[in-house]
Amino acid sequence: ENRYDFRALEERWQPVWEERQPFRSGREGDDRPTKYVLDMFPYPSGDLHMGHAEAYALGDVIARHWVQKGFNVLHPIGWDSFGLPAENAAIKRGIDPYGWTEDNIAQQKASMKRYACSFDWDRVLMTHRPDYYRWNQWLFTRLFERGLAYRKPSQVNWCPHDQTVLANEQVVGGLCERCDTPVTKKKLTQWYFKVTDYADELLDDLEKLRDTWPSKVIAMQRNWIGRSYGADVTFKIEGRDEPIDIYTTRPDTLYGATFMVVAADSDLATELANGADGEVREEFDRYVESVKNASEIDRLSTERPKTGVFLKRYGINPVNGERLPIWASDYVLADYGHGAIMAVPAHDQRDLDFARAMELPVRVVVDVLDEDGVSLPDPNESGIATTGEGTMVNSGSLNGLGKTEAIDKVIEELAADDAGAKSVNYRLRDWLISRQRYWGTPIPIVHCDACGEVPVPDDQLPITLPPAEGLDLKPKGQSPLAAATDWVNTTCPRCDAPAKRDTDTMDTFVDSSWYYLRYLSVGNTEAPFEKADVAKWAPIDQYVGGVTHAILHLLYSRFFTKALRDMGMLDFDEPFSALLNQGMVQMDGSAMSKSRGNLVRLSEQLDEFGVDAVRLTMAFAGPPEDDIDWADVSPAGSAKFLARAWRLARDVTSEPGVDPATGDQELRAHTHRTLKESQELVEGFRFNVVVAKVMELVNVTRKAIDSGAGPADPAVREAAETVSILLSLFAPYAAEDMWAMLGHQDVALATYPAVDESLLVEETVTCIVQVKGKVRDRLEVPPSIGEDELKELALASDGAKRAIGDAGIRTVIVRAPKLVNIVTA
Ligand code: ANZ
Ligand code: ZN
Repeated sequence: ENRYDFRALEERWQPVWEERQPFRSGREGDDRPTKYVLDMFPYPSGDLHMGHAEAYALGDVIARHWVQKGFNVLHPIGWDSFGLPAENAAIKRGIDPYGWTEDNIAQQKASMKRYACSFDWDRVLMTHRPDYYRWNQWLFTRLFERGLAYRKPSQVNWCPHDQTVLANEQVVGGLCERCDTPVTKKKLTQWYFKVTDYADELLDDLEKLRDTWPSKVIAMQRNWIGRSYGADVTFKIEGRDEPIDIYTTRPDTLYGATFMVVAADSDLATELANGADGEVREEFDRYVESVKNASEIDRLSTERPKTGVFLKRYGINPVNGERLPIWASDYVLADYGHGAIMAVPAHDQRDLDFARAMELPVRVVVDVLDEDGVSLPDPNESGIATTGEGTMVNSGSLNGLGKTEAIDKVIEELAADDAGAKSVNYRLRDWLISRQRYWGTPIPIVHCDACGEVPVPDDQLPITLPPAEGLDLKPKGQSPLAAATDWVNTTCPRCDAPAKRDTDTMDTFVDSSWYYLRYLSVGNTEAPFEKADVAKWAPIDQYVGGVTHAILHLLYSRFFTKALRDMGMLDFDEPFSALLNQGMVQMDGSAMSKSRGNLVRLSEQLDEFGVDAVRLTMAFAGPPEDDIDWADVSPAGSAKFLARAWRLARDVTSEPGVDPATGDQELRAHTHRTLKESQELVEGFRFNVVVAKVMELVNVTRKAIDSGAGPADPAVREAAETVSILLSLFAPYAAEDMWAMLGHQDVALATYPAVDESLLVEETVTCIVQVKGKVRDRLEVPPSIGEDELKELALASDGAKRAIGDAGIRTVIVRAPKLVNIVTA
């Protein structure tokens, strides 16, 4: 054939790959070193979209590269197939979520094959299948046994539209992440995983990932865990036996406390309000009702006008015996610290805003200076709290001290009076995993009147979902499973009495917290994963996925890994040794998969430009972390380039196996420089630069064919083969076809050619070495030599050594690359 035709190539090679399965990993007797490259698995919520196409194009570059570098690469794929999209679609169209999910998976799978993803198709997993979620249940039971899964009643974020509980991070600006309905609060008894047991380790181990994870993601994790160091301080309360503890990061400012605030929605606030007069009680109730719906983010915002109710109660400041009025407000959170604070308005902005709104006193206790050494203005006048460090004033025994000394001293004094101690707080909360929805993993617990919460024995797992048929899946605040009476009513595994199954299902983040381990032992019916498989493959060498999962998914996976390690099932601490976050594909600056819909359909792009051109465009668009605006890139240009590359192979006339050493040296040097640079660039994720290098090599080779060495030169063949090998990372169909025209098979398995360093030697320049102004030696050095290296070479040269003799060296003047002048003492 004489013409590049992407449709013909796709038709030709897809069945061949289907047959040959070049990316099967882990076969018996394969003793290549291993690499585990993992792409985040998709939701089967329709066909693949442009975002998938980008992610899988980039993950593929890495996986294919490691194969060519001689590694046994595990690059699996599966489906995160439980969750709301399937359930909502099922409700809307009155169909079974199972069938809907399976259909979408089949479609995505076909698209992935067309897209030439280098997945190992023998290891597919789907989280909605009982052979997967059985192990969710098994792992739940293990966590339950260790006290890491527990139930507690709590205020939860509630979406009135979806009628479901939301995790904090699913609440965006006070709205449900999925349907944009304002989120409210509701009290429910829910299952939790005790992530907070691992808070310190989750934070401290981020250090191990410093060089291999994006620093932005590390910062987000750090923030989410939110460890702060401070003190608990005890305040006596007038007319109440029990004192109140508060948490503060600034115990040094205790003398500046002018009032106290308790979280309006806390039991403590209710209790204090009950002890006050009836009028307060009414006002308090009205206030609580009015702020019920605010999100955590709003509540903590400094932008929001401060509101609250004076409870007509007083606390006693332990350092000076002052009476502090106690207020209830929503800017203090019930579930952080102790749900109560001492307010120091001079040095905390939210306290200051509140004090000014309620006309409460402001007392400066830290003298903070500006850059010129002048005291910052009084916060009461400026409206700006002085939060920085300074010298203590108006603070009794602390006067004159700096922040750290003052903190140490006041904690010492408080401790002596039993009124306070150092303490650490975390923003991280336990992970609420209960969902009142159908399409998820049933929680393997039976509730028995006599025995309480009884885990279902392992040999009775999985507890499969009852058929959706006949169940009303519409959200109603109670799991649809509750209506499946035959399913719910069971007997207690411990005492055999009639008992009921738990009707909640698990958050789908549970499914994705350990899926990376299941790939290693897919199909195993004895255990979620096997030790030998883990030893061979885990942890993951390279994880690739969207930054949207930078907090929760990664945090929960890290938690699971640590918990499994403590159960003796793993012997490493972190699941993802390296992380690459790709940007998003946008159209005119809006995210593809969000509200504006899929304005550009992947299937249409593939039909019009071909798989190779779309993949190449994704890689060429820019650094992988950057967003791609599809309006700014040119798949048509990519297709044109691919045709040019393909024609190189078509035009080569030499036979395979001829020694290229006899060929055109300049072309060879270019080829080998490209090989050397490309591998470093791929490993540094600079895929767009690799593509540029290949384009350059294609141009140089074309020139050699048309007006230089000619098509029979073995250096031309070497260059064309190199183009094919490098191009296979981005454009597998064109590359495979080139490889075949060049007389070979399976470009994916081609060995990355060894770089001939001797071809890379640069030209040299002559450097003159002088000692005290006289020429004593001459050196041949590369023009790019650095000053330090040149100085070393000059000092070590025979002529210089002889001239220097025993004399000491005063200075060495280096003018790289041409001159070194050594001045002796
Ligand atoms: C007095 C004080 C003076 C404070 C000062 C700050 C500055 P992080 O760093 O986030 O841990 N706080 C404590 N519990 C709270 C709650 N449940 N809801 C809202 N705010 C709460 O913040 C700790 C600080 O946040 C604490 O230190 C407390 O205010 C406030 F010049 O105490 B501070
Ligand atoms: Zn029982």
